[in-house]
Amino acid sequence: MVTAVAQRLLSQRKQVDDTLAHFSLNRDQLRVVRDKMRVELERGLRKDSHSSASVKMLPAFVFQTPDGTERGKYLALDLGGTNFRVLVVKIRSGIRKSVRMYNKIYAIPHEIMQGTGEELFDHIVHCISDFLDYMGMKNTRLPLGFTFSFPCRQTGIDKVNLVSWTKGFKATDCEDHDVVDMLRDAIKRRNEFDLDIVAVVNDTVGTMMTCAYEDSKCEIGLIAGTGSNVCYMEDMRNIETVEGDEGQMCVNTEWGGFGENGCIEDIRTKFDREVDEGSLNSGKQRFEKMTSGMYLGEIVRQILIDLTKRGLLFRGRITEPLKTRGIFETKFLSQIESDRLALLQVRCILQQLGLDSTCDDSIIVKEVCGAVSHRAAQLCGAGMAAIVEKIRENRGLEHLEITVGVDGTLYKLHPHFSRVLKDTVRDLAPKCTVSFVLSEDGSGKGAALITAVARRYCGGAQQQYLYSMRFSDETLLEIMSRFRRELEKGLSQDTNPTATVKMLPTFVRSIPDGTEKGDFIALDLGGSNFRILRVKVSHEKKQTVQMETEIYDTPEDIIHGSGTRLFDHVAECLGDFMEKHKIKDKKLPVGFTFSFPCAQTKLDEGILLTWTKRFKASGVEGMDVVKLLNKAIKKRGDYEADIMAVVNDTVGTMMTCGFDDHRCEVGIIIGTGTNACYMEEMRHIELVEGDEGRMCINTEWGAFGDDGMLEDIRTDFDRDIDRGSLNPGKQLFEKMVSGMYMGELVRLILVKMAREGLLFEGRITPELLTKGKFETKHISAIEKSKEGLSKAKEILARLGVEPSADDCIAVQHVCAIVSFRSASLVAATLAAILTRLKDNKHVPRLKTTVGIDGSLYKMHPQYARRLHKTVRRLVPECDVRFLLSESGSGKGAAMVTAWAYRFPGLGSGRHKF
Ligand code: 0WK
Ligand code: 0WK
Ligand code: BGC
Ligand code: BGC
Repeated sequence: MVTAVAQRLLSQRKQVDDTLAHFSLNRDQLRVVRDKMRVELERGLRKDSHSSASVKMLPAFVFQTPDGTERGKYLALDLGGTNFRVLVVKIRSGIRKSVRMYNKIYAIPHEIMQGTGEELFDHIVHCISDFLDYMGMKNTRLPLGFTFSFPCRQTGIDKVNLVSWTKGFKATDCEDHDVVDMLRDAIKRRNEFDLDIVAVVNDTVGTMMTCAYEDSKCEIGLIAGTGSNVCYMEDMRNIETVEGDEGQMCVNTEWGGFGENGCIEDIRTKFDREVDEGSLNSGKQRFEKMTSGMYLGEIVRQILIDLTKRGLLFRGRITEPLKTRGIFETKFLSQIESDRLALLQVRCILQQLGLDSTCDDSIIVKEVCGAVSHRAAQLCGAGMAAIVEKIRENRGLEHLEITVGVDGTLYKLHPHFSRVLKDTVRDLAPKCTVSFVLSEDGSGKGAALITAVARRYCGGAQQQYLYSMRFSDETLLEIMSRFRRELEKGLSQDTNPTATVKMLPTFVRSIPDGTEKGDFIALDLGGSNFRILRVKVSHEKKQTVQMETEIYDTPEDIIHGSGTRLFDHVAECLGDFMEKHKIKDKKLPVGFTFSFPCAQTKLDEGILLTWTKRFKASGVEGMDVVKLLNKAIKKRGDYEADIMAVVNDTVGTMMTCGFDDHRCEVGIIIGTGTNACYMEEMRHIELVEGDEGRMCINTEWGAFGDDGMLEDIRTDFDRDIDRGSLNPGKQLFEKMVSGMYMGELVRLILVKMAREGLLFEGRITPELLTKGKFETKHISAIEKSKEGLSKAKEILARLGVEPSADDCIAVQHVCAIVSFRSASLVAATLAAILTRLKDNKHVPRLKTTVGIDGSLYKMHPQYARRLHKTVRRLVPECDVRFLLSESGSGKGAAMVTAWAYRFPGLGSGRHKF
């Protein structure tokens, strides 16, 4: 016979169980959480969904975990956890590899946390001042690494905007402000010492770096403390919010925000909602409020209140302490749940909280604590399973082995949290072996390691000049629209004279149509090699092209001498070629690829507007190069040649590729120089009579910006390059992107970094100071992924500097930034041409082929991929095929000549000057 008391106890038991049942998540529910987290991770990475994603996936601008070469002395701040620490960190590398730290903990009073931003940063600076005094280091200007454990949008390692406060912080006028500026201003206000603020990192990132210093498999940082968050090393190609797709970058997930879009409402309880409503940032950080130390105690308190109200606890008496927000700290959970604690001790803790409890009460309280912390650990486990699974898939691995660096009082002090978390990860990510390493030294050490790397690459101010060479898509789209406007200015009769992009008509009216045939000579002058080719186009079964090529020198004294000498040289080489190929008796039609800006009124005339690249022969600018060559040939009198066409190398390249792909209507060169041509509608070419059909326009985009249009993106290095060039003030775009200048750009940057002691221990050798000593081909060699660094060592040794390992890494970094900028800029101008073609055709999507040639594009290991990728990102409405010209522009020149040969008159038109 069940007594009434037993009846009542049983129903009480059931009511408590029913309440706590909301906290026990079964495997399917946890799998759903894992998968939802995964979806939010992806949404946070993708450009189109980033802004509405609840997991913000914030780029941390940390590109690698420590490699043991870090060294130096650094100051570090660690703000945002339970304690505010100021540290000095000494890092040794090599055989004496070690990290020694001294730190002092300072309190951040509540009123400071929730006062004004100025007060908060003044307080931080006050603590730093105290620490420097204590360490006797007031007059040192140490580089500083700042662990700032709040969601921040970064655009550089020291460009950091606070998105929103979390945890107990709510200082005014800080959100959407630059953290470095706020600290710098406070240091200025105090005017007692100075610091070089080099890096700002999230505590998850600092923790990952601290643990990775010991365990190179560590690529994830987890904080399970006052707050909750994770970071990990993501592949750049997946981070669409940052430009570039090589290598990796650490991403601060800010998973605390998971569920802000309502995606986990199904597992949130009314207690979670009460805690959220009572928090400083309601509606925000929903996942954090179910998993982190700041809130677990509060959830327990809410449950205890609910159970007490229903008479299931503390004899139904709601005491003041129980009504006090924050009174049930999470540390009590850890204590109450520790197996070693007898019920009596649980009652003591409740006593301290002013809660008189019975044995049954303390049993229920223990169960409530257990339910809340168990769920928190499981949820973190499900989130972590999503992260490690993503990394495994990123790498296409069957099985992933990885380490997570962990810190945080909840993980450290709670008796069961870490075990439940690990079990959940093992269960939900069976294809991953995940080890958890507790961070012994906090994230301060990690911050110092990151500062060492940042300082090595480009400390503080210096990073600015390298940083300004990286362009966001917004900037590239801006450059694209500027170039588009220049295109239109060049095409219109009124504005052409002042346009920088000259849009030169070429009188080439169509790409090859497969009917071309004949025996031609092609000259190819202006690239890195002067080629003479014999091109036979025949039509047995199908159209075939046979080519014989000779390469001839263009010595400096010739290309810098008189025009007469230059064309005599060309004529001499042609004579030699005809000799060698026994065609001296033939008067073959000649197609002349002359890779310089020429005004044409017909195919067989090219008025040189200005020399570019290495050429500077006198008496040629303003002259018709066909006449000059004919004169030189005549002067020789030992052979005849019929120069039928002069074409630009971009046109030759388009025609060469058009021979194989009839969709090819754009030709670009990314070589010694750079340029592009494309098929424009005659009705838009106001400089030439006629509206029917199309004509190829040589844009001469190398001159883009000659009117100051690009001053906002040009750097002092670009200005140095231009000042030292053969044609200052001209071809400014070309000087930012083409192979003739890229090596020199890198050299100038290396000299500046060495001068600032950031490279080669400040040593500057005569070779390093010698113009042209660092060539563009060196960049291509150094950026090769596998042997790049050893190549760097070799090349730098030839410049007389004994580079350290990290010098080589830094030099490779500089090469990547310079070559990447080039690919990005060319992508922007090419994208403008593609949208022009699309608009000309009034089609929703453009399908086209771009013929491409040039040693930079061909030789550089990453250039082509970067260019293709950036173009597709800038103009997603265009399907672009990039076709490399295997046989050079000579073949294309022959195609044009074949056409000119067949339709002599058509190669000209009345040019409306
Ligand atoms: C120690 C780290 C610090 C981090 C803290 C988190 O040095 O950067 O913020 O752990 O744990 P909490 O103190 O919030 O429990
Ligand atoms: C090969 C072409 C030639 C063009 C050259 C450009 O046949 O017409 O001028 O590419 O590339 P560069 O040799 O300047 O790297
Ligand atoms: C912050 C994170 C931080 C975490 C752990 C969260 O409230 O948003 O940036 O990593 O707490 O401290
Ligand atoms: C010239 C162009 C040429 C390009 C690529 C530039 O310097 O101005 O005419 O197409 O180099 O060779």
